Amino acid sequence: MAVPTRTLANAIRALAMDAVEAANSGHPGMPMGMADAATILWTEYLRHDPADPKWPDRDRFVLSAGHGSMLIYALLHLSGYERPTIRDIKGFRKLGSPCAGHPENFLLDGVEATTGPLGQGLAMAVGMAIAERHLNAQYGDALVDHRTWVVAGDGCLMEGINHEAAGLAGHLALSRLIVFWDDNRITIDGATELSTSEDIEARYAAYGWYHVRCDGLDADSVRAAIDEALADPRPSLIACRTIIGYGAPNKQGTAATHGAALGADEIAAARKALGWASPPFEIPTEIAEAWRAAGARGQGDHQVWRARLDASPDRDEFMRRMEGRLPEGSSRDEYLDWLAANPQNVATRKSSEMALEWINAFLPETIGGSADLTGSNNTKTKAQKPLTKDDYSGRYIYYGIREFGMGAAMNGMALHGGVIPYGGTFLIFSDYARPAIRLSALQQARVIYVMTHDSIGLGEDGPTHQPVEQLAGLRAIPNLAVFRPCDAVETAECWSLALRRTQGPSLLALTRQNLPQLRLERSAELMSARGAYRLRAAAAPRKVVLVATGSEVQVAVAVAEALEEQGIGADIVSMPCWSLFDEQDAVWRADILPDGPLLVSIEAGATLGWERYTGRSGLNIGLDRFGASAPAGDLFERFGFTAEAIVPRILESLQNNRSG
Ligand SMILES: Cc1ncc(C[n+]2csc(CCOP(=O)(O)OP(=O)(O)O)c2C)c(N)n1
Ligand SMILES: [Mg+2]
Repeated sequence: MAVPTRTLANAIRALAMDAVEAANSGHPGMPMGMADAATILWTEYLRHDPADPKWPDRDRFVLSAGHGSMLIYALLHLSGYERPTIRDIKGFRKLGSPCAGHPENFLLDGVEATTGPLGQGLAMAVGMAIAERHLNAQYGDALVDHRTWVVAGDGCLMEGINHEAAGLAGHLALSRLIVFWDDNRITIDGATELSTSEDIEARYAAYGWYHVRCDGLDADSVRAAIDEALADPRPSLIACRTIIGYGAPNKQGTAATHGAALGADEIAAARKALGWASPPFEIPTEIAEAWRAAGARGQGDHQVWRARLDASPDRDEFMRRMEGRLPEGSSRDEYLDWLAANPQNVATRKSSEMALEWINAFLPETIGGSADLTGSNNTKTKAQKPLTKDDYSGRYIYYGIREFGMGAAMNGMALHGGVIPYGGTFLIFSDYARPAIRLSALQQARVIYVMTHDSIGLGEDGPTHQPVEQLAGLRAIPNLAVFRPCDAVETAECWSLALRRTQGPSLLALTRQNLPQLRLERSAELMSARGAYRLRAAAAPRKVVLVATGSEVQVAVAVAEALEEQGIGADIVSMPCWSLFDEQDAVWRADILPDGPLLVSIEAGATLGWERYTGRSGLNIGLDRFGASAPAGDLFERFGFTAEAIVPRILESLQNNRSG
């Protein structure tokens, strides 16, 4: 006899209670409330193959309510994934177990995205659904034809990001996106009525979504809702009325079950109420087998898909893209040859566009976009058509004024695979996208942020638009490569490096104002790959090393010339990327930033952090205050980014260091 859904679901409830109890930490309420709905999804609808968790045409499942991580750990384990094992689950939230407090995409296959910062899972799922439709438009139903499923909580639907994400999904009519809302009317502080009274379904209807309500604890009601959602040509929100901590007789329905162990007495009472007699971490054979049989449902589909792939003329190219491998060769070197012969004195946002022309022609997997600043970010190349609900094959996304939504969607696209997303806004608004940038880095996602108007050099828009502390803040994010190229050659090199960074995001900080091309000779090596390199060596005996980035490298050139006139030798070091420099061997680092000479950093932004390169007796020229509204030239003068202002400071430092 078939095992009833409720019994299958109780296996999730038991594992969630027991794992949280063993860790004495975690969130049992959400998995217990959503256990039935999740069981129906995973055993009857989700198309996956636990034996091959990376099967490209699998459905994607995102647990946006990441605090309920035991839900996905239980689902993966019960469905027959190799990991997590029961031992892994016993180690929930402990060192060495892949069952981290919140699900981490790099710890377990089947965890498609790292979630926990509420709302971002849903927003990443939008990106996955975009990638799916885009690849479907390119490769057809035979190779790409899957869905994206999300479990979101009240918190996900309160966070502002859900508005950006759902608005974009509705606009693009992403019908293959289905979101379950765990409508349990409880958050940490208590009842949702403490803090919210909006009509979420009406809001989603206004975004252009289909919505349907069900009793999340009634199997047939859940099935009917899913069937309706599948039939509708819009993205769908399934509001599942549930009871948080369902099954724990004295605590269910209260915030007490949200984020704390239930305690031995309550767990014993729950076992009784649920009719679950097995000891902790033991699943009765019949139930375990029923789960694994359900998990194996997708194997047939998977094999049929493999046969279609093998028969497809697109096979190799499709797999190259899904595996994130760049094609052989490149037109980059021709472009660098051309730049050497035809120096370009243009803004780096413009040189980025020029680089993108050859990149987008060479790489079919790039998908560009901008948060409503296309003409300012120079992110759209000539041949790019927009990706729209009527034509998903387009390779340019008009994200609208949704910086955070754009970042999260790009994360989803990169995690889905098959595409390399890049998107633009002003560097100042990296602040609006920062939580997504952080998750790109944590998730090791190849996302490229094109951030223009990178300093007071943007001029008249004034201090609200002039980044000051942004570079320092972004450089503090682990595994984010922050590039600030100084000219057209470095911009092309940095683009190349960003594309080759398969295990993490990159951010290009680019100017609005024109810059001279400083690299006039063709170098065999991509010098930017070193993070920092000597652009020009001192002519006179070296007393000073000037280290600058982006638009301030030309200032360093002027400073060096003035010093050399006085017989003071000065190296000019261009440092487009701190983190790549930090990865160089000690010999390189000591050669570029030697002991002895006065080390001077020049960057039109916060000086914070530059001391690590210039030392305690070095000099840091920067901007530790907000800018002002005026033409760029006037601002560089006013804030001292000129040879006239910098040379005397250097002379003074040389004097002090000598006497000190
Ligand atoms: C951006 C963000 N803010 C705050 C938190 C902390 N937090 C985790 S769960 C939660 C409450 C979420 O409520 P709900 O989604 O209804 O989950 P439930 O209590 O129903 O499990 C909060 C505030 C978080 N994880 N992410
Ligand atoms: Mg809730």
